[in-house]
Amino acid sequence: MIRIERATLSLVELPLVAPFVTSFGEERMRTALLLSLAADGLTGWGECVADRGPWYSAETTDTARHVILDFALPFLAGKGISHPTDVPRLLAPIRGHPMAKATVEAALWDLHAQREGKPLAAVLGGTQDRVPSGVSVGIQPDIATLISRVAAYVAAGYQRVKLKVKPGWDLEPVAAVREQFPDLPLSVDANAAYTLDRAPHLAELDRFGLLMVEQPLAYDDLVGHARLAGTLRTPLCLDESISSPHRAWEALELGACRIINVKQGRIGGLSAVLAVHDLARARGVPLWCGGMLETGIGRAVNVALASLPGFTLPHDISATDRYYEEDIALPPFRLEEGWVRVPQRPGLGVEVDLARLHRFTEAAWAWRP
Ligand code: OSB
Ligand code: MG
Repeated sequence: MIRIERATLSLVELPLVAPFVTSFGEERMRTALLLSLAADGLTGWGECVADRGPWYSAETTDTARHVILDFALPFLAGKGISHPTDVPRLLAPIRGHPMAKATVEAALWDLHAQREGKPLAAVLGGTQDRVPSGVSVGIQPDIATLISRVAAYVAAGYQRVKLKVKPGWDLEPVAAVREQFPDLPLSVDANAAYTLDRAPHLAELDRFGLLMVEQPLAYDDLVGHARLAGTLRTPLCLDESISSPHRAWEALELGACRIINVKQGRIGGLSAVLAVHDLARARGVPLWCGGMLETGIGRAVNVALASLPGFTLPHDISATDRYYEEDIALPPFRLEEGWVRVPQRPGLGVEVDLARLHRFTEAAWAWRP
């Protein structure tokens, strides 16, 4: 049984090494809500992937704080939690808010793994001791800058490059990168910037031999993605659309995607990841772990889930130095010939540097049952 004795939420702002530009906006700082749960002399950590504004998802750091403090923690406090996989059932009365729920569940998995004396990857059922690392390259001011960015990442050893695209920044930059790097495993991510009437334009991407096109259409448009899939040779991958295991099932039933980008925050927690993993494996659907520019806390969770056997494609799990000069969790994740090693210490396998945490904290909230 896990009994939560105390919780602290910290809102941190970490400067990124370079601005990250997508079809929905530019980020210079990563805002993250970090949850620590105290139980039985141990501390478990969870990172909420919601951003300040409702651009990538409807949730924000403020809605997540509200749901965590006013609903999720009070719901769990009254009940004995025998295993973190109980959490989805205990939090089922709360509709939506997958990122808020996932934050609490992640901290409970960390506590659970520490109590078992095992790394998070092991308690999840991970089988890989290192995971293939890819890099997501934001929209650049011009093509020359893009090429030099990609060249640096390729030289560092990243196994796959994903280019952010949007209308007006798509065929030209992709053609330029493909010309310079004919054999590079390459994909694109539109973050929902297109509409189905652009299907003929999107089909032009077929000539670049991309691994996948990620989330071309609106987050709530599974039928549109299924129609688009019929007009492209390149496999579609969904990110924003897959907000729960049930939605993953619907997408696969409809033929809306052939690949799934798994983010534990977006689909509501690590138990939901395990459910999607089972579903995808049964159908032979490849998975990879997406990223939300996480700090070392969220990155440790991502590396652990990416070690599951159904995760077979390179992930948006890059080295810490691709995001931050100073991360709040140590040691940093490093790129070793294109791979990131799965931590072997109990729990998340990273240590939160409390001095740094305080230095980057804008606000904090304490909670007791
Ligand atoms: O769509 O995958 C995305 C970052 C923030 C929000 C959405 C996305 C991303 C990325 C970055 O692509 C992935 C990473 O953390 O390296
Ligand atoms: Mg994406």
